[in-house]
Amino acid sequence: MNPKILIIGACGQIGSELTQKLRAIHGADNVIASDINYGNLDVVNSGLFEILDAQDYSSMKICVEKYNIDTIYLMAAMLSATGEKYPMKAWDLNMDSLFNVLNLAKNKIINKIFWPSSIAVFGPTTPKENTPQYTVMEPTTVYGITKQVGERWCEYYHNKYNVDVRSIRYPGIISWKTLPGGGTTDYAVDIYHKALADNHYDCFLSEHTELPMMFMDDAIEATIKIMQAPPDAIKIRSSYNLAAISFTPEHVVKSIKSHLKDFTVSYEPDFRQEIADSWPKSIDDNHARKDWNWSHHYDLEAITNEMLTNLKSLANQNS
Ligand code: VAH
Repeated sequence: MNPKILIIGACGQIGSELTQKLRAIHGADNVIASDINYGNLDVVNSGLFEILDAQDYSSMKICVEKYNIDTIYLMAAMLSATGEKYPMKAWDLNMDSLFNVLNLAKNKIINKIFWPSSIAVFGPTTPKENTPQYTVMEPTTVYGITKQVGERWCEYYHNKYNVDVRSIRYPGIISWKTLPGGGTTDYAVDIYHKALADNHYDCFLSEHTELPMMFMDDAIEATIKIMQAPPDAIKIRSSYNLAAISFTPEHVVKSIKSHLKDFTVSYEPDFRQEIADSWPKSIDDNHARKDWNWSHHYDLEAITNEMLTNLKSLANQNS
């Protein structure tokens, strides 16, 4: 039988594509999208949609009971760069929303939760190459702190109240359908848009900044996979490392220039350089590959091809 799913933060970069995928799998009537505003009209107009404040437990409970929801994907959060501008808003949003969803499950009002963590849980003292699942974690951003604490609470609610909460540490996510918002890895999306629009990009990270990255289709596949896995396959209830590829802005520029030979770039690191420098360069995700059969499909060349082809096609449709 199809689950009844509520997606919180459905208008965001991952939430919007996850909504379309879950509607395709489970049927539009079984997937209720929600967000704090009508931020993505494709999502709002392609199925059931509710305005919902993720920090308001009562409103969330009313929405869950209205649609008889049994599964929640909590995709609302304030990301790394914006979180440094508004630290207490980031803490309140990221933690209040998680506790609301965990408590709905603890109170047996819903059965299952997906909650995204991030490589931002790691900090400057974490081993940077092939970062292991279990290691030193001293995040230096508010966003990373909320993800580290959130992982502890997810594991606690599972062990103490048997809550079926599942989580993955997303790397930087690259997509063409929706723009990211407030992240440090956003350069890897912006660069493709600017390459086509201006044939030039002013990059806010230095050329040698290597970061773990993933194409959106891989991220969505991993999210579906972990949620469809049988409960006893999920051996880690804090959050799983997840990886695909790692690259630098210089690698992306080279890849784009193989399609747009006159493309130019300037490197003008800003406050986000310090955030990026605190994160790993590459991630060991062998636990996810072993426990629930994860594997990625897109390398940098495939990502560049998907991004440029689809952004060009979008531009032609809108012209
Ligand atoms: C950010 N895109 O840049 C997010 C992500 C690994 C980074 O969590 O904040």
